Amino acid sequence: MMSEETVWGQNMQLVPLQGQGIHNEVRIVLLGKTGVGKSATGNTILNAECFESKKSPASVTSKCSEGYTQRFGRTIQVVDTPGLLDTKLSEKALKEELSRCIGLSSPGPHCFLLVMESTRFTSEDENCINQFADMFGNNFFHYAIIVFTGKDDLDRVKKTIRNYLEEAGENLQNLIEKCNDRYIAFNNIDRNSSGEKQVEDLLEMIKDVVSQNNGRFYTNKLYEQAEKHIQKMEKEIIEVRNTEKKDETEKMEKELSKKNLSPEEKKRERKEKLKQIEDKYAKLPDPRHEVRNDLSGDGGFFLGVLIGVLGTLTMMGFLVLKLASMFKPS
Ligand SMILES: Nc1nc2c(ncn2[C@@H]2O[C@H](COP(=O)(O)OP(=O)(O)O)[C@@H](O)[C@H]2O)c(=O)[nH]1
Ligand SMILES: [Mg+2]
Repeated sequence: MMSEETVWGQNMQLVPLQGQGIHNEVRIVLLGKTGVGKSATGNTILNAECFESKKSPASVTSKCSEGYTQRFGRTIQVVDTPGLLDTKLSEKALKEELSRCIGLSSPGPHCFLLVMESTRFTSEDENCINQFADMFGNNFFHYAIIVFTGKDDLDRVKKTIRNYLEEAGENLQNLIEKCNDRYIAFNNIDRNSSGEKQVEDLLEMIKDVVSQNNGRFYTNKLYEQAEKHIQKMEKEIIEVRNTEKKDETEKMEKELSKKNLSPEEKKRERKEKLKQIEDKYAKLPDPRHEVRNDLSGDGGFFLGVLIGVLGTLTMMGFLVLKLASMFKPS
């Protein structure tokens, strides 16, 4: 039987979309240093200009945000992050962005894309990835795929990604081994020529990741706690909606009773009004999307809750949040 968390079908085929809930979406989290092409990669996956991708470091992503698409029969959610570990994020901002990232990708991503350039691999790059692994926890690499951006530049000098890897040295080769040989080169500049194929190949790889993890998405203590809170929030949203709907219906009945109408006319109008109310509430977004929208906003209420969860877990030692070492000047 297919468990609720299983996103890919039993026979590991892409199953058609069956609604809007989170059970049928593929969640992808982009990680990497500033300027390596995370936002551009997100846009390629979504086939849309969803995230701001710029040359100038002044206008880089400063906040985690999400984008959706429905492609290849799936709902794909992409969570873009600022360079969480390399920018001058204050400790407060890092906690905030980590909470936002976890909240947006809860109950857990199907893969982490470790985005890097295909020009050089430095010890700074290596440290950055190791810190992500520390931050998220043990199974991190079981869900990691390396995305090398700048395939167009390699093409221009008639090099393949394999050529680059051979020249790049042992450290990068070790990292690739840790990711179980999962890497892909992306050309985010000329999406039209290679866009569909590279995104399809990536989705195929993600399918393998999920299947190698027994059909499960990534999770850890923090995601578990976050998800518990989010489900509570969803319940509250549903309760509020139900109360509002009930109040609205009562108000409608009251107004109707005051009207001077024949029983037939009343019956017809009640039916009409009830349908309007029914339609209005049916059209409201999935509670999860309401939570995510709130998380994406400035000072969202839910974000505050998640930052609290993060703080508690850090104190309890569940999280290897080496905040101090992250802020050592390099
Ligand atoms: N040539 C080339 N440039 C890229 C590619 N991907 C991203 N870039 C450029 O790299 C710069 C930084 O990209 P951005 O997505 O903002 O990086 P982020 O900070 O990691 O989100 C932008 O000028 C992009 O156009 C690629 O595949 N090829
Ligand atoms: Mg960006």
